[in-house]
Amino acid sequence: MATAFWSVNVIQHPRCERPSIASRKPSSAFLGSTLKLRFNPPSRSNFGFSETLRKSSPISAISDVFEEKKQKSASSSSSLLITKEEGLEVYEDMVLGRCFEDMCAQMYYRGKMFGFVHLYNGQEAVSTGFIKLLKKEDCVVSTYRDHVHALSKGVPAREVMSELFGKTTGCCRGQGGSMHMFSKEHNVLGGFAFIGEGIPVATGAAFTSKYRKEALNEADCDHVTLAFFGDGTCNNGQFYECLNMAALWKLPIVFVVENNLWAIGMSHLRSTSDPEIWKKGPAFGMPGVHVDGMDVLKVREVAKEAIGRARRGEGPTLVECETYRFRGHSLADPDELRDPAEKAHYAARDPITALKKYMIENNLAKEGEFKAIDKKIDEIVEDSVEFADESPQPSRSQLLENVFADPKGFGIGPDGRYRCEDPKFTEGTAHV
Ligand SMILES: Cc1ncc(C[n+]2csc(CCOP(=O)(O)OP(=O)(O)O)c2C)c(N)n1
Ligand SMILES: [Mg+2]
Repeated sequence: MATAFWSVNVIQHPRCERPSIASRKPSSAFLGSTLKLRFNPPSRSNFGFSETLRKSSPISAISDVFEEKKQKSASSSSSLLITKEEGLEVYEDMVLGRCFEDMCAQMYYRGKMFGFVHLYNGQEAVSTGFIKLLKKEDCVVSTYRDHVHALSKGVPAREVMSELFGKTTGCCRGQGGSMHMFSKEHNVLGGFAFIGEGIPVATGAAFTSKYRKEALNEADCDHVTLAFFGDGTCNNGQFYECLNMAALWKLPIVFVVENNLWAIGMSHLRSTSDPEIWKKGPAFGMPGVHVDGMDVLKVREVAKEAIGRARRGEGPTLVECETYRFRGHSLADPDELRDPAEKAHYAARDPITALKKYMIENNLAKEGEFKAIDKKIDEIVEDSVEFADESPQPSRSQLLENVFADPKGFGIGPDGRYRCEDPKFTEGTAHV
């Protein structure tokens, strides 16, 4: 039965020589096949726009801007995609993400962290490529794979590590843990354990910016929100509802899909009727862009355009970044399902190594400058561990805070008193 199903549902996507879904093999051709940055505005024939509508549509706008830029860059003497200063900043941010996560793995296995911990290794080009272009007032909404998004947005490594250790000095006073990074100061709006939960929050944040600007007449409110989420999450209803609202209201948001091809142990190609996620943008009337998420320079180019559109009030963009995680789904995952050949293919496309190579080949920086950054980051990460380790544990009573607006919401116990007033209230529930 299964064989029959697969044999009649063979889909060969025209985009690249991706193996058919029927083969069920993780495709190395799909991944890494997009060395060229692609913008995919729908053609008139397949999207059904009239010429006038097409010209005024946001879908043509993003590609036109990029095309123009590409032509200018080709005709100018310097076709470098980044300056030395920008390149080193981007490199530093990616190395921070990588070293921080490697340290998390060590600390987790030493029993310093509790619950699930999902690392971001391999996907750094996406976080850095987008978030380093933001202003402080702009918002970032993440998933449970959130440490590196928080770091890129400027939450200090000390606060992120302390949060992971469950300490009071963490960005959520140790109450959120790995999957719930939040910082009002840095406009990091979470950290969500449930997949897709962050998307409506991000849509709401983008609505707030638009409302402040247009209804409250705060003319300088041009804040942008980035919503990060995975490929698996794109099969969740909240994604579609939010694409609809964002397009309808022309919200200043960028939906950034980190397509690492896997949702825990489920291959994207097996679980998704049309694996080309970017196509869902045009279906809702916004541009859909597909980019090589292992190349920070390409991600950055796309991010500039998408963030710029949002800031100018031109509406949302859906960006699918094709990327890969270098570790298991979480630190509890033995990672036995993914093909070693696929892992090796992506390991060879490490975004940090690639940026370094580009900068050296283009005489933008020398080996010694990268080494100095590596050393600086090692020290920051070491320091974050020492700080977290020495920080105090929260008091038991903190467990009751921020759960209900009124702690009396825990109800009345059998003795007729509020449960929270019982000194034994937290006994046996958790040990902090
Ligand atoms: C609403 C909900 N359903 C199911 C889960 C269990 N779950 C945890 S991670 C995950 C896969 C998500 O994959 P993807 O969106 O590709 O993100 P990635 O882990 O690859 O970054 C699932 C289904 C969940 N956390 N929330
Ligand atoms: Mg995924």
